[in-house]
This record gives sequence, C-alpha cells and structure tokens, in this order.
Amino acid sequence: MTGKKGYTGKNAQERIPRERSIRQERRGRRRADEGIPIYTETSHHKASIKVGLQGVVRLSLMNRLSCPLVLPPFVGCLPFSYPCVPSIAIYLMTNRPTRMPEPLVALETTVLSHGLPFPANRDLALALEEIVRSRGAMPRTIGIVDGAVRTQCSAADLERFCTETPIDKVSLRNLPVVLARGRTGATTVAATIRLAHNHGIRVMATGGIGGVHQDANGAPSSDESADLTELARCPVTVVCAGPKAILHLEATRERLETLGVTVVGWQTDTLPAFYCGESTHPVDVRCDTIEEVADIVRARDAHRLPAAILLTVPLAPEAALPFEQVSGIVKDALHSEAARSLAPPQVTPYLLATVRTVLGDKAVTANVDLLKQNADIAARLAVALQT
Ligand code: PSU
Ligand code: MN
Repeated sequence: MTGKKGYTGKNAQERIPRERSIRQERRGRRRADEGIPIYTETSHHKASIKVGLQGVVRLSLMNRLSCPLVLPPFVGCLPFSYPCVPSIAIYLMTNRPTRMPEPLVALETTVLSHGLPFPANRDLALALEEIVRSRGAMPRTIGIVDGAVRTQCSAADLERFCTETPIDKVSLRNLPVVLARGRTGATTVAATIRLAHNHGIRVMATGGIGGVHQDANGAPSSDESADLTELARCPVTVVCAGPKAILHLEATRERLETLGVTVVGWQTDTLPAFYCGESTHPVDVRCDTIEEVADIVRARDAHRLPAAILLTVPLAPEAALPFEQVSGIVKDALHSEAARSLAPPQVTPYLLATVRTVLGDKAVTANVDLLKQNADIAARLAVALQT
C-alpha cells in the first residue's frame, strides 16, 4: 500500500502469489517488515486465507483506509474467506502484528567490495549505518552471502564484503546465478533496489549511479549500466550524488529522461557529477526541503508510476574534485592497454581506482563524504515518508 503502511507493492508485476507468500512464511522467512501481501487488488472478488496461523489481518480500502482485524486463534486455524471489492488489499501481519513499519534505508555492498579500498570501505560501512540510525531510521545493507539474500548484513558479512577477493559484482543479469550457485556477491544499485523493493524498503542511499560509459574518444559507448534500466522499473527513491563522473554525463542524463526517472536536485538546479560537484545539466525539479521530496514520492506512489525517483545531492564546492582533471584521468585510462582488455563490469571499478591512484586521498575522501551525506538525507526522507 502507499505511504503509511510502508509496502509499495501493489501493481500487477509486484503482486506476490498468495500461496507462495504463505509457504515462505511457514518456512519462517521474513518478507517485508510490515506484513505479507496475500491479496492485493486483482480480478478476484474473494480472498481466502487458508493458513493455520494466528495473526492480524489488515484490510486496506481504496489504498487509503486501513484497519487491522484481529483473528482469534481458532479462526486463524480454519479456512477463512472474506468478500471484498476489487480495490481491497489484505495483509497478513504475522511477524510483528502490532508494530508499525520502521523507516528503512537500503545500502549497497558493491561500493564496499569494488568501489573503495580497505580499510576505508569497512569504516564507511559502519559509519553509514550509524548515520542512518542517528536520524531515527534503520539501515539495511543488502548483499548476497553464500547464495542467500541478506537484507541486513551482519558485522561478519560486512567484513567479508570489505576484505574478501574476488567477490562477485551482482547486477540483475547475474543475480539468479549467484543465488543458485550459493555464491557471495556484492549488489550494485540495480540489484540492491530490486531486492529492497521486493522487501518493502523504499529508500536507498549510494554514492553515484552507473550510467552510459564513454569510449576512448569521449563519445557515448555501448556499455550502459543496468542501474539505468532498473531505476526505470523500481519505484523506490535513490539518494545519490548523480551519475559517476567517469561516465558520459550528457548521454546518461538523456537516458534517465527517456526511462521516466524523475531527477530531483537537492537544493540545486543542476545535476551533480559525483565527486566533481555540479554539472551543467538540468535536473527535473529542485527541492529545498525533505517534505517537498516526500510529496513527490507520495504522488509517484499514489499514481503507481513505475520508475525510481533519483534524489541527487551535490558535494560542496570546497570538497569537490575538479571535473576537467577527473575527465583527463579517465580519458587517459580509457586509452590504456589495460582498459581495452577489461570485461564491462570491471570498467567502473578500474576507472575509480585509476582516479584514486592519481589523486590519492582526495578522491577517497570526496567519495566517502558524499556517501555519508547521501545516507543522512536518505534517512531523513525515510522518516518523513512514515508520517
Ligand atoms: N557509488 C560509489 N562507488 C561505486 C558505486 C556507487 O561511490 O562503486 C557502484 C554502484 O554499485 C553502482 C556501480 O551500481 O558502481 C555501477 O557499476 P556499473 O557501471 O558497472 O554498472
Ligand atoms: Mn557496464
């Protein structure tokens, strides 16, 4: 349902078959923190709850009114059916029946395994979680550990993501493979938002999103991050510092527009360029307060628009790296022999590492600073969306 109930899954694609939800719950798995959608508005006109569980059923009418219906244990043990009109949704509240959903912020693991060196990555992982908590929200650092989705990595998991090599870089295309083969994989923005959305998490914080790469001549290349296409079909909000500065910014901006991703500028009219501060490309809308952003998110959800909202936060000019200098380093790197032999998923980590090699600590500091800033704003947004 929208807003208050915390679960956004309600269009046809996201409907979770009732039987599957129930089976998963029997196995003791937790889906969203706030309940399991067992019936959302569909062509059915009746919903039967055939579970032997005691719990609370939450009825939501027309996506707005909602009331919990406490089932006595004996009713819960019997097949139970409830007539409903097409726009009714029923949630079986089994995990924590009486608790309201918490404001959750998804964080990714690719930035830890492939984006930053040790020990900056480990310090960052803990710092981001702490920042989110300090704003009254709950961090959810997502990754795949030994073939299982972790919607909250433990300290030991984070240590593995920060120190183990090699760790798979997981996007949408290889997600099922990593799961099926019991591998451990760090999730990119694309995989993280998909998993977050599946688990009812509505806000994510990252550094920079992937986008359209450039070739050695500075023209858009055919290497385009799956972050873009996944943003187009995942109605979450991603707080970032814009596309990474190593990318073809103009082409990336165009693709975001084509894909229907709303680009919001946080207290800015122009698109941030990752650790290079602001670019010259316009955002769709400027917001100066969290409430303004929350209104746009609510409007998107109320009308079931499919794409993500990208809340882009620029690094302060004094903390930013000079764009011309970074572009020069990237161009040289793309001309090198090493770059030519790279598999596409290695391009982003390679270019980021090359910028770090040339610019040293400044690049790590700028990258870490913007990640912290984004986690802070994401947490504030998650809290605002609960009220
Ligand atoms: N933000 C950072 N550093 C990173 C990333 C984000 O500050 O390394 C990661 C994200 O996981 C993003 C990925 O999804 O880089 C993009 O990789 P590619 O261009 O290969 O899709
Ligand atoms: Mn790529």
